[in-house]
Amino acid sequence: MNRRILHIDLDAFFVSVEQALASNLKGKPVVVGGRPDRRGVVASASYEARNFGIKAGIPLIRAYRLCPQAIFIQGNFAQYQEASNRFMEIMANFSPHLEPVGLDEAYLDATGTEGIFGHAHELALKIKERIKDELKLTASIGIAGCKVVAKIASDLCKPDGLCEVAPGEERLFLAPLPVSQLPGIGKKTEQRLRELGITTIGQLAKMSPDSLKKYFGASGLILHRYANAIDDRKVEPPAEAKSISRETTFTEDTLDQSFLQATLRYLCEWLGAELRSQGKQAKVVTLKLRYADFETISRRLTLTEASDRDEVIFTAALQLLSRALSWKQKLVRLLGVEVSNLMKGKQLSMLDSETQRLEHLDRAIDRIRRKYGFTSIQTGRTLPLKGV
Ligand code: TTP
Ligand code: MG
Repeated sequence: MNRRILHIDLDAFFVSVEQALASNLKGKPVVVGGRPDRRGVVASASYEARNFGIKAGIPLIRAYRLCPQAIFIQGNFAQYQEASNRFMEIMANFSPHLEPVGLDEAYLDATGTEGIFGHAHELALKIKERIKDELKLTASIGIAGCKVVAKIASDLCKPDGLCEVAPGEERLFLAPLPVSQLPGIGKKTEQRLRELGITTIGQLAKMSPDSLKKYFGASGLILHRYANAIDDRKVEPPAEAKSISRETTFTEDTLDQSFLQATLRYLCEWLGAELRSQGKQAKVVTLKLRYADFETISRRLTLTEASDRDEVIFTAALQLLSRALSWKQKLVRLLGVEVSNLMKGKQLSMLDSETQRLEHLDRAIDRIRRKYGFTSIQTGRTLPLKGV
């Protein structure tokens, strides 16, 4: 049977979430990443901003020089996570074969769903419509017989596009495209191929697998397969995460204890909320510190009992931070926390009434945050961050 794979990718995701929340941002050059006078890079640029040459990954200061009138936004990751969850929920209605990739991208296998949703093309239109109605976002969708061609098709029809490659036409579709459209071909490989006289995917497809292996090793063989639209990778849900981590890079290196502790608390609350939403408990807490000179250390602590509670994770992380800071007095550039050795469920018998009270508090805060956003409620411990 011919497979029908959809690749769905939201357009200018971070920026579009901001535009959906504030109508005055619509149709304007908008950049998410931070203020242009701060260190950092562009995370997402609206298509209006892209007309000025702004794209993800370039320094904010360069983006400002390209388009001083652009609106620069710090961004709110919790909002993007929330939009991402809702996006994935919409798609899960259409097929059990769903594979999320990052926050704003997914593959969906629509093979055999014609009886319920019609042809894959109609299914894609329904998905786009629901995303527009419910999230006020636009998605671009590529449809093809395999993942790699579906992904390239969605990239080509951005923004708000829909592109279907008919069964059997995959190689013809790929042939005229530049090699840089193939996933996995970065600047270096592109340059190397150019030196060999190869600029299009069609030319690449005609090279012998042996010579591609000689030039690029094992990944040369994959390139040969992809260029020939051979890709039998299944659409499958990702393996369960072994750890969850959150980190932040400061706009200015710091040794301010109360600021570091408040940031740590914020990261731990974020991790706690994530653990609870996944119904998991963590046994190990790891602290990551990067100093101004880029030296990076990590320190771990095993909890006596697995937990999903903000306070427990924070207490462990704070202990690690205090030890690290007393050991070395150097300005800190990045602070991160990871929880690992994750397990599902908990032993209810272990809970005393004080623990239960605190658990209720965590959950009440989770509910408010789900409704109004992560920063809608701040615990006293993160107050030093207010206005930062
Ligand atoms: P992308 O899908 O690569 O980009 P996009 O959704 O902003 O734009 P496009 O219309 O081209 O799909 O990435 C999704 C989000 O991931 C993006 O909105 C912001 C985040 N991101 C970063 O934080 N840093 C990065 O370097 C990139 C590429 C993305
Ligand atoms: Mg995107």
